[in-house]
Amino acid sequence: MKISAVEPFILHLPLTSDSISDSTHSITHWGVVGTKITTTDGLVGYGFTGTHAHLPSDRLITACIRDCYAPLLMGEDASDHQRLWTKLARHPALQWVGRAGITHLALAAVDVALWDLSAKKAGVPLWSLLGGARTEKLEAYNTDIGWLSFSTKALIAGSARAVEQDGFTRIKIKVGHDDPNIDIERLEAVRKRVGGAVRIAIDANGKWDLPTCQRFCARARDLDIYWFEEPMWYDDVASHAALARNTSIPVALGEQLYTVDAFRSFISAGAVHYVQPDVTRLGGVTEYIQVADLALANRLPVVPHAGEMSQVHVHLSYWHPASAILEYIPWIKDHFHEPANVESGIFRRPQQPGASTTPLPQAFERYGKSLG
Ligand code: 0YR
Ligand code: MG
Repeated sequence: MKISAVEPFILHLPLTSDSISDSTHSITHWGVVGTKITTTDGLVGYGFTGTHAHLPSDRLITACIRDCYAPLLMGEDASDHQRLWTKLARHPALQWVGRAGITHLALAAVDVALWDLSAKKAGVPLWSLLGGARTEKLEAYNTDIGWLSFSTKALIAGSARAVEQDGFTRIKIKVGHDDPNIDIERLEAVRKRVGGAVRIAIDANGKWDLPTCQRFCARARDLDIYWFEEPMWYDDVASHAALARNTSIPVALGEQLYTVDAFRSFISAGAVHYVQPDVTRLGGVTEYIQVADLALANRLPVVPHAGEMSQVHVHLSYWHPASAILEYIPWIKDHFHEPANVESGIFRRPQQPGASTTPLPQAFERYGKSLG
């Protein structure tokens, strides 16, 4: 299975709502930025990272793939994931400028494409290639009802619809107003509407500082918050450790962490309870497995962040024993051969060979962008 072509691509796929915001980002499209990799035996693999569809920075990722990684990959055996991962991630000139950010997002796309190829070659879905399913039912939680840009009225209506019509028992709600009392009021209204049995997680996307979080958590004590995600600045181990010690609400984080080393720092400091790796920001499936194993060894649940809208994480979560539940956002499902799909709050287990990363031809025609 020798690599004969590496062809990066950029797709800007429109969201299912016009635009959404969390505490730190406002977006109208999801960027699917990655690469097609072809082998001499005629197989085609796809892998991608997830972005906010900002073309100049998306082009830095595809330039890294095209100009730095492709020459290192041509002619290589695509099934040697670990060796190729090391070849790209530890290349002396590239690790000098990388190890996180652009080069790591590009690495994620390449690594996922290689795993997609291996599963396609074996003729099985990725979860099967990795060792088979750990569960018959992977539970989903719905993030798409809880954006910070939604009015309280829309937030309540969406939460009720998710629970009563769509069968979700778990939802996630964005917080992070300048005045945290507004978030408390919104959460109280949702809790009142959906009842005590629904699991409500919250996500501040790194907005607040430690005193704000401590005051907020004290006020939220009776709301039975399932986890508090990214309460503070992404890299701040000490403040998350302090918050984890001082509140009964579990801390979740990881969507902005690039390496197994970063996860080790948070885990060993007792700064995280729900571990949230993302194959699109870690160096793909290869490094995700290291993080999930680390979480397992520390008896912590893994709840991936859906940077690829759960196309790949559904495989990993059906397989890896540390997995718990999985995030669901339906933004890109119209554009793939086998999109992540949820029925009555349960992810359908993928059936097609590969990692479910193959876009439909019309996605390239309609939403493809020039690499510049
Ligand atoms: C919107 N999920 C997240 C979206 C989402 C972000 O910027 O990307 O809210 O990735 O935090 O848990
Ligand atoms: Mg988040």
